[in-house]
Amino acid sequence: MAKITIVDPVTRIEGHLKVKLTIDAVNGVNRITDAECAGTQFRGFEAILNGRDPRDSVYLTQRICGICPIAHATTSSLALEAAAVITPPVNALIMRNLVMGADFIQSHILNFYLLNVPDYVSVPASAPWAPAWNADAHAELDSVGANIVLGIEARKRAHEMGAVFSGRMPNTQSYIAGGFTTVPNSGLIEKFRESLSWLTKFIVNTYIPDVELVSRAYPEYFDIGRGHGNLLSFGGFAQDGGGTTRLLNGGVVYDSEPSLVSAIDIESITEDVKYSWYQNTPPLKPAVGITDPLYPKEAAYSWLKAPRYKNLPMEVGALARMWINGDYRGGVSVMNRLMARALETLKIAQAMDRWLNELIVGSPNYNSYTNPELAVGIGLTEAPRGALGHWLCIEDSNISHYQIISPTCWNASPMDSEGIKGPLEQALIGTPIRNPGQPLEALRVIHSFDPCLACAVQ
Ligand code: NFE
Repeated sequence: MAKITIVDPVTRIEGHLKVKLTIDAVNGVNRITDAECAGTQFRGFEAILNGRDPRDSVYLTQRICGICPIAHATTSSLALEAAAVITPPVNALIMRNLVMGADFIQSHILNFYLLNVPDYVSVPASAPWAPAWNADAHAELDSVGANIVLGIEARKRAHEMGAVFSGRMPNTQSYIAGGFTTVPNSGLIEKFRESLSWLTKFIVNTYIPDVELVSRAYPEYFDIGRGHGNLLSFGGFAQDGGGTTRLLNGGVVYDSEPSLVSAIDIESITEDVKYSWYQNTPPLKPAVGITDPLYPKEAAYSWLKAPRYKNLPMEVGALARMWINGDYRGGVSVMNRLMARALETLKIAQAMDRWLNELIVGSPNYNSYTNPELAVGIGLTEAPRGALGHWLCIEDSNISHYQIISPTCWNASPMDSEGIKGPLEQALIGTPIRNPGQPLEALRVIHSFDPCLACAVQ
């Protein structure tokens, strides 16, 4: 007899997520047979931006989220620069990459030590750990649990490192259409390098080995939480003004041919709202997207829209990036997501060391930006959780249209008009559950995606 379990709110994520799980016996094993993911809070940022000076978007969109404000600042700056047809000097791009890199490092470390590790290790029987669901914790992972405190220290150092150039983390004034406001000098560069060196040692000596320990203790999670297997990345960390050279290349991989990476066609992105609390429209491209709330609405169950690429759901994030760039192709599952994220953290830290050497003290870091009277611009990059896009229209020198598709909107999207589930919903289906009243295994699947519902609803 099928049992429905609702987890609301899902904790150890960012933002507000509810999951409804149908659990039933399949060949004598309790498994999730259906899953619905619901974003339970409406934000309204796209509406707030309408009518404002376009330059405000760099600062207002950072307030969408305290974990990835740098990604929103970058994407918004890129959209403004595309609209004004300018590019920033290379020095500014490097400084943006260094601050974004710091944000990736803090976010990935946060995801593993604070959001995922408590799903696998014994935690103290006291607040804030208790009360907790009863985990099948493995004693050999006690050292990983003990490293949670070191993970907090590492995350703090990553934030401090970013603030060397950005002034503060999170939420910075240093990003500006046309460039970057901080002027680098040798003192700041060395201060940044000192933290980067400490963090690189932490990633190599602690973070990656800890992920390997967890993956060896729970090998079954290389087969759990697969999803659709379609992967998408816009690419990120531009190393030249035109964005043709990037540390992370973009692309699309279809489950049907996982070794083939296709170029992205941005015009093939649409958002479906059949099961979302918005006025019904056909699937719309974000350049003409509409965010018109309608609650309640028959059959709808989420504030997230359902982004699709060529009508298909796409998983985004570190695993998609590492797969598309040929750096990690171990599979698509819970453990593969954790592994790819840790290995990507090292890849980015090593690139940051090179970028520090490429900063030229005294070289310009701003090219003049003026609001165009009438223009459109698209900003596309990678946030820690995956592909992030801002679509902007300017009329009479003010914002007339702003649409955002964030990584978690792709991953935690609801079903679309074709009845196809979002990637996280699909990944939950099939997961074995020992105790339907405490579906800890479902939490492991959810946490492997690192969802941020604050970013996912605009
Ligand atoms: Ni709120 Fe974000 C990242 C963005 S996720 S954390 O990473 O954009 O949807």
